[in-house]
Amino acid sequence: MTANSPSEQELLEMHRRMVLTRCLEETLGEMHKAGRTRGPIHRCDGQEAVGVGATAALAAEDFVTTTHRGHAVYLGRGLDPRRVVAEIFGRETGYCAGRGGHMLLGDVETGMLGGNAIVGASIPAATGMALSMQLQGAARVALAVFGDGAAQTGICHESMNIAALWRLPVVFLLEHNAYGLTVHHSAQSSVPELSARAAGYGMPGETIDGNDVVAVFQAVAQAVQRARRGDGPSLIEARTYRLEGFSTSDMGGYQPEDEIAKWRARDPIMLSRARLAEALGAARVAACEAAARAEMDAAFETALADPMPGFTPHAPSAPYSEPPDGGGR
Ligand SMILES: Cc1ncc(C[n+]2csc(CCOP(=O)(O)OP(=O)(O)O)c2C)c(N)n1
Ligand SMILES: [Mg+2]
Repeated sequence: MTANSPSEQELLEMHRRMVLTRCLEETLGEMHKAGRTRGPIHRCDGQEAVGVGATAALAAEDFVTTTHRGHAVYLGRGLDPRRVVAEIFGRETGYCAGRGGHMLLGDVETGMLGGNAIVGASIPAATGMALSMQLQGAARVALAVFGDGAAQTGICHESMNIAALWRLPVVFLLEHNAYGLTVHHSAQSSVPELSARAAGYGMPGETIDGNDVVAVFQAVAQAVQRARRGDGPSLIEARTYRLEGFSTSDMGGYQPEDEIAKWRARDPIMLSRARLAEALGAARVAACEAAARAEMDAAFETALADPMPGFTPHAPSAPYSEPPDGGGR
């Protein structure tokens, strides 16, 4: 036990949220095959421990930004599954009234500052919020979740540099799933361990097992405490794997079968289930999973029956005419 060990109740709740996420992803996959989704959906099967473990380590008043693959962060942060599904399917009852969709879901109430379709943009968004909190003297932390591809962008460097220089209360959580689109990380990065870069900014950095929800929780909890104390940012590289390809539009073929099999054998939900079954008994864990699955099924049923956003046509704008003075030009 360390100071940051989650309680049994917290462990069970993290497990529940991982199962909720997996159920969301699997149902979305089935609906895509049935032609019932629109646009690509970026599933996070196999990565649930990162988003769920990290958000569990935040306080209610903290903030989080995420990527185009943010479902585990949304559900980990405790967002209502029905409103998440409604947003994905463009319903009026969704978190952004159906205008954001699965990549751009945000919710001010819970400090969910949004997913982001621009690779790397979740990093400065959280850094900016951390600056805002520092200027206001508030002990509130911002967590930036971003991918290994995003770690190669210029804005990542700029954000980390200024965050370390100004000791901003931000936690950089690099969700390393081995690929950026179809490109293996070895073809993207000059160093195999991205946490090594932290030293160059003068902040602590570590690489952890991103499939172990407890390891993620503990690492993020420690970094959050550091940020809240005013000691500045940290970089956590959580190693995980994308089991279902880049998106529902992915043609596949570039992830070696033995690599997929190796990671499937370390499925984060399987690992968490085994740990919990030992502590609480298999029956209690199975009941928790069944309840989570039923909750997500009900979320789909209700959300899909929800209305699409209403369309209010704007009044036609007046035809453009030059101002009498030529507009000062
Ligand atoms: C600025 C920008 N460049 C390129 C893209 C196209 N794109 C979308 S996702 C992606 C790869 C992202 O890889 P990574 O950060 O590792 O996230 P992952 O998909 O693995 O979760 C790219 C290049 C984009 N959306 N935004
Ligand atoms: Mg990646």
